Amino acid sequence: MQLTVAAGALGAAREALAKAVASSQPVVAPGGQRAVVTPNGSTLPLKDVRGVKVGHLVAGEFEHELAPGLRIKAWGYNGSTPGPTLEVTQGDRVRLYVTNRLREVTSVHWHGVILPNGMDGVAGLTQPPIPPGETYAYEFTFKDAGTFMYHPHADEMTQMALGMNGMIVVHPRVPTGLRVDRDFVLMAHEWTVATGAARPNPLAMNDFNVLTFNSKAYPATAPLVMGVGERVRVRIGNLSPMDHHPIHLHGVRAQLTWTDGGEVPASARLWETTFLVPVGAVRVFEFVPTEPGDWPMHCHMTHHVMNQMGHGFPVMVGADASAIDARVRALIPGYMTMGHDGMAGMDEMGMPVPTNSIPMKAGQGPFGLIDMGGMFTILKVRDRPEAEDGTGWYQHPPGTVAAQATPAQLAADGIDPSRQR
Ligand SMILES: [Cu+2]
Repeated sequence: MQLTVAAGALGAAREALAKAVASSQPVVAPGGQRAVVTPNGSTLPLKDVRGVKVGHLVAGEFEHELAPGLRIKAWGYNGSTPGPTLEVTQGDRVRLYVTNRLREVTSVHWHGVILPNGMDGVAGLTQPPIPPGETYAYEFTFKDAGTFMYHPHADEMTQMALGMNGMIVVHPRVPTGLRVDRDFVLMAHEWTVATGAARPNPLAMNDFNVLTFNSKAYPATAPLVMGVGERVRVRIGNLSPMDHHPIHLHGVRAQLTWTDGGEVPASARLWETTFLVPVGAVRVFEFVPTEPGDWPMHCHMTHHVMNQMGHGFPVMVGADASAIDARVRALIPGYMTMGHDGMAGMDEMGMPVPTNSIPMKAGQGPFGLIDMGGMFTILKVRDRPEAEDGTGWYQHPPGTVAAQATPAQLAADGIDPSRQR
């Protein structure tokens, strides 16, 4: 009894805090559940036709910018990759029309959704493939709440590699967990785009060179703006062809609350700062940021935070290239072999890159070059998030940024760098 009262008071306090920092996202489902935000993306418009929510996905090819300077011919839905996020409430009946504007057959599979077998979207097995130019209708009821995905189940390797994917959010009819103030969806993906090419290679099996959240590589990923003390939910799906992504959070610790299989019981939740999102799976985690700042959220595989780089090079770190540099300079004035001291700042030199390609690492930060690109974005945690448009850098209070140690500091603490091995 006492426990219930205490929990109630805690709930009320949280409610008050949530009101104080209420996000601008509209409430769309029972219990004050707010609309999800798809950074760099959109939500599928649905119209109510006699109690059924009707939507339309058009599969097709279009031009897509992965990052400034790199445009590709992508395949997706409604002119975007990922396709628009499908957002509904548990119990909703939907009728989803799928028009095929590709030059080959397709279908749409509602990944993780429990529905009648004939609506599962597996071409050849549960339905005829949708021929080019035709429109099929899918109709079913979302019995379960959760976060799911959609993608083709026809020529899977090609169609998914070229960008055909999307997220599905089903808000619970009766919310179970704590109410969140911000709710974001991200789709992790990986591409192989040869330097200068516009057509990603669907045959690639391991050397992926553009890694993305919602089909944008940093610095093109839109930051996630949030307030100190807000409860934040991030739902990450992974329809990369081949790689799992360990997504690491700076500045917060979080708990896994849902997968695409359902809710994680409270007793089974661990505090983590890295969530492995396997291929073909969704991971949903929640956290309450306490420290304002610009905090990275990124795949921790180091090659997944690089933009377009090749890997077939000899080891240069530690190499003495002075002899060969002198000889090459006779032919190319100013020539200098790179990478012998390490690869930091490789883009600082402003080397020209071929047309339609991006430097391997490339974000300009408030303190210089950020040596990361790819599957990287920024959590912008602010005291007044409503005043933030996502473009400004965090202004650090004086004395809170790592800086060069002064001789006085070193002397006072007995640190002598020259004598330390
Ligand atoms: Cu990764």
